Amino acid sequence: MKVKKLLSLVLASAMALSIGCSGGKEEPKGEDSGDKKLVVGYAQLGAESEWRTACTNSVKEEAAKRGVDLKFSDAQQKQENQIKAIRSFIAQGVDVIGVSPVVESGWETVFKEVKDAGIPLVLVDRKADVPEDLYACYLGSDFVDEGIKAADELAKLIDGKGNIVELQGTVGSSAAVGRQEGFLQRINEKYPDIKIIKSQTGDFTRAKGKEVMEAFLKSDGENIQALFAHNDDMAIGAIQAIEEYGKKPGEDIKIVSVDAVKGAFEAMIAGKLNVTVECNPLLGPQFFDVCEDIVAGKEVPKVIPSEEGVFRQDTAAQELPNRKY
Ligand code: GZL
Repeated sequence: MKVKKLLSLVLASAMALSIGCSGGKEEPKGEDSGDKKLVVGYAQLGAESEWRTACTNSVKEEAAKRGVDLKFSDAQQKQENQIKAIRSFIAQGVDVIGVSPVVESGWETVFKEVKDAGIPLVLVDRKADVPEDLYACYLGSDFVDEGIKAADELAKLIDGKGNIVELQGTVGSSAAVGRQEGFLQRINEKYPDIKIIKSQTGDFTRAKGKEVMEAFLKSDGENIQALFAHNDDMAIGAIQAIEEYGKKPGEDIKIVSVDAVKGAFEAMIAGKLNVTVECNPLLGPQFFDVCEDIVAGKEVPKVIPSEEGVFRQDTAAQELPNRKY
């Protein structure tokens, strides 16, 4: 009798042990691993424009909505600050790292550190000039297409002929590089009577856009028929410069910009801006969808494009109430 009892005791404890340490990997004590909070590090580039603010708000609001533990950093448009933030996310052992690269170059070393740490990386909004195996996917716009759309809209406004000045975005950023490439390619292939007489960076800010437009007006004021600004903030700065110079923006000098932020709709309603090409900053939902899919081991596409349109003066007033940024 005693032997039997002993055997059943040994059997019962062996059973209990095997359930407690299944597969050699202890389940987290007292919590269901399915409820583990997603921890995401996001290295935002700055707060230089209405667009950027809308992008940041979209990411933060979506994180709060989904209960994601978001580690957020604002690099004030300095690449070294973004690199520092990425290294801090590695040290914290986050589940996914998102980054909006302020410029395209200079990322290979730190992205390799992210890969070596086994942390998936998502490019949000801006691209980086690195081998594709260093990031899981790019989530954002087709900047070349935005430049092409802007060229067609500007050509329509000046009947295919005249002198144009261009306010470029941040030098070396994928948004500025792509928009300039698309714009130039379209003008060269379709509009032989349009000439780009001046092109300079306004770094995507209102202040710099105004300053550079003042210089354009000083040197070529009477010979400018149109302005292409790589974002609405620089266009709004340029509008101030054109008015102070004594000309009517949107009439004497036609203006096309990119982003479609609220300020652009207000300028179009005032007749001071002619067209804005949409570039969607509300990337929060798509970003966290991708993060959740990656963590769940699902395949994600290498590129997830944003849906975007073109907005003109004639529909600005009816569109403004629908705008979310
Ligand atoms: C575009 C984004 C650009 C916006 C600017 O996706 O990277 O940066 O067009 C912003 O307004 O500064």
